[in-house]
Amino acid sequence: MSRGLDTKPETTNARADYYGRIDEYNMAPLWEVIHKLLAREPVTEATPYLWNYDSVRPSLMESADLISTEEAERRVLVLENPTMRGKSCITEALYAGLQLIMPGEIAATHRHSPAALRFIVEGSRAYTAIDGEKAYMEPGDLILTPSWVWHDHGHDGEVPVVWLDGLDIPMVRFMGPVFAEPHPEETHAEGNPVGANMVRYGANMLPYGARLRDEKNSPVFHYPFARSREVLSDLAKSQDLDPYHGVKMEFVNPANGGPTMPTLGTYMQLVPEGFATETYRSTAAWVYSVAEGTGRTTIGEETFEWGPRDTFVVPAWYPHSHEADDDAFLFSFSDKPVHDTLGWFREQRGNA
Ligand code: GTQ
Repeated sequence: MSRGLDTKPETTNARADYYGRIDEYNMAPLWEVIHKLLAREPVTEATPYLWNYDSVRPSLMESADLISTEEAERRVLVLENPTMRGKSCITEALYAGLQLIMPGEIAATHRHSPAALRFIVEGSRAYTAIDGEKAYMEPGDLILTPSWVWHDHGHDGEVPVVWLDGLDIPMVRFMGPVFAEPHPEETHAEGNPVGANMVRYGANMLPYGARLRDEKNSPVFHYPFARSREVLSDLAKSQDLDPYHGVKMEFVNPANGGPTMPTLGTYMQLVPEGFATETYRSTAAWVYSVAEGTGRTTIGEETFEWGPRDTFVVPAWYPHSHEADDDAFLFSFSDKPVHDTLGWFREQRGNA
């Protein structure tokens, strides 16, 4: 079938002349671009890519000698998609960065309309405080900072702490409503005790009669790896593996079973030792961080070897499959919730 959408009309001299004349009025012919605007399948500017942690770690550590958290606001190296350099994004809709905080440092309290998640890559005993409630970090933990909540980071431990930041900045910028503000105090006054969010909302119970502050975002903001790891390990023993994902679980908002935040879905996946998944693709893009294990992921035509702490990106609609050498725990985040909410989500299992 090569009717309509696939074929661009010939640019005759008369047409070219006409395009020149309407150009003055800031108008252009749809028929020259409609085949691109309405391509048959998703087209992305982004390229599959992997950041090898051992390769980038020295540069990340060097940043601590060059700039303080105070001066930087947030000491982050943005992971820029190689074919989208200068746009501070890892895909059209997603932002990712590696943030470093050294023992004793703080990163001042602020809030912004873009939502953020942190996936802990290395180190121990740094924290994110949400409205003054601290969540202490261990590798593999997930911490959320939903839209417009006050948050600051600090470090009560002994070794550098690095986490992967995932934000929806590109999509919020695209739609327009970016707001940000510093808190009047560098450090937010102490809030609820450590762990309160998990105790109140994360044990399959909700406080009787209480109204949640916010229904769009999970009231739980700390998802420790100790728990997600155990869940996935148990499931891998007790259930058949999904041929396309191994065992893949979504972190949820316990108040409604929905995604952790309306723009960012968060997932933990176990690809057991020796297992290879079948090819899968979706309209959503995926940013992966390897919590444990080694293996490889083929994305489109390319195969990326990974190990603990590596980050890689699967852009929209790229076929991909994973293979693990030992039990691999893969964290990922995605813009899937937006596709779901707006009715755009599609996926394809296998090469059908
Ligand atoms: O930690 O609040 O990577 O505000 C980018 C913007 C992290 C943060 C980023 C931010 C933060």
